[in-house]
Amino acid sequence: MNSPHRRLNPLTNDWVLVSPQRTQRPWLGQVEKPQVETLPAYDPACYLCPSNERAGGVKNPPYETTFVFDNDYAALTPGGMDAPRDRSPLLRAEPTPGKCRVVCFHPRHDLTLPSMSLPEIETVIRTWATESNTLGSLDYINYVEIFENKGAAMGASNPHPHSQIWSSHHIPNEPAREFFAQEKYFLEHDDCLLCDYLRVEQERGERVVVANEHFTVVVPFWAVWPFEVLMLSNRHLGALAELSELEVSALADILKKITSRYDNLFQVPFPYSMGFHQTPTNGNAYPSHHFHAHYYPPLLRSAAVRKFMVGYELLAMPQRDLTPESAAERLRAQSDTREW
Ligand code: H2U
Ligand code: ZN
Repeated sequence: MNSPHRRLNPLTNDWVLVSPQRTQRPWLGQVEKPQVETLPAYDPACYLCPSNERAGGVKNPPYETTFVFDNDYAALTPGGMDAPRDRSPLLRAEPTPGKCRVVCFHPRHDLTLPSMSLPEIETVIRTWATESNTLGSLDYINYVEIFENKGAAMGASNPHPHSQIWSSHHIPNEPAREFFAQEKYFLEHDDCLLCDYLRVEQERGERVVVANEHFTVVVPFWAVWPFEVLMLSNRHLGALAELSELEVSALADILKKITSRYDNLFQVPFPYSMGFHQTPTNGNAYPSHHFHAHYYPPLLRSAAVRKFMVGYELLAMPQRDLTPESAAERLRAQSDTREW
């Protein structure tokens, strides 16, 4: 398929323009291996390392496993009960309380998910599940977003392996659109959108990157970012806390595999923003929601060449040259363990 066309994202109802004819030039690959910074196991200047002082003067404990704390610069606060008021319906605002946490994956400053052991990654997953439950059970929290910003290219402030949790009274825009689309599909087809999509991708095979018994990673048909992937649970479930022990181990395995493939692609710690979409915690049932994670990495052709969402993409709609099928092929060709 070499002709420009647009593809629909059924989770958001957004279209993406695909222009494969623009990638006619041959792929030359990475010529030079990029310089990768070597980090110390402990950095006395890092605010996430064990026993170090954070901004505001709080000291981290000498933690030896995954460690969670309240974000010192939280974007949402439990006391956030006020908002600007105005008579005009065009100047609408609402208070939205919330709570933000930071999860240090590991005491070691120099590790990342692909270099952590499977039991260590399982501990991170269990922490995410417990935090989701604890935050979700607060009466003012209706949604818990867990995400990881990795690499300076994605605005991560620190290489120490960590993720963030922002829990809020509101259901944020992106998951809200997905819940709406999944609910609509469920009502129309009497089946789950992502269960159906998973079956189609398993049949076609060309966009599947890696899979194990419980999880499947695809470059979605409608991917916007060159190496964007969607990670789906094979079983229909809504949240991390519903995972069985076997599924927790399988999730650790799949997270390690996808991030190792990413690192191997351009031989660098691959930057990305990733996050889970879990069922809201507002007490309503969401039978149509299917647990998944999105990975949005900015890199395009090498460790140094990134995609920018500018021009037509900012003003009109997203566009890509590299097809999702060739991106999947490239990621499939990588090894499941980090090669450097
Ligand atoms: P990012 O690397 O994704 O920015 O996450 C780091 C978070 O850590 C960020 O949200 C918080 C920032 O507010 N932080 C603290 O809570 N305490 C500190 O001493 C520095 C950074
Ligand atoms: Zn550190």
